[in-house]
Amino acid sequence: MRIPAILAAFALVTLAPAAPLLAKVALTASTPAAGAKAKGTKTITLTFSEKVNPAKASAAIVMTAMPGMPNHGEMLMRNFTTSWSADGKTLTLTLRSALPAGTYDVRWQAAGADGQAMKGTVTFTVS
Ligand SMILES: [Cu+2]
Repeated sequence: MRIPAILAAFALVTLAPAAPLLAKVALTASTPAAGAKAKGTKTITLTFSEKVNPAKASAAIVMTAMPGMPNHGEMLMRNFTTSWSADGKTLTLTLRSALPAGTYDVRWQAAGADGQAMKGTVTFTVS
């Protein structure tokens, strides 16, 4: 009976909700959404769970696959500008021309009020 008691105590500790002040910034939404099959994408948005420090945030658009190119490497897309929403939670990437057909990773980094840098990737396909 000793081990189950220890496991139960451990479970209680790990299930305790994180204190709100220690919450790490997270991506809550994006357009296109992760896994989406998009068309004519000219704008990408990333929405975070809290106001992000723009000086510590970045996003890269990487083309990882293209129809008819089996050995496509990673191709960094550079033809976009960035802007932040008034509430500081949404980053908009505006492309000068629509993304060509292919598969894309949007790789982001951001830090919120706790200063801890978080990162993630949104993958979608453009036809
Ligand atoms: Cu390409």
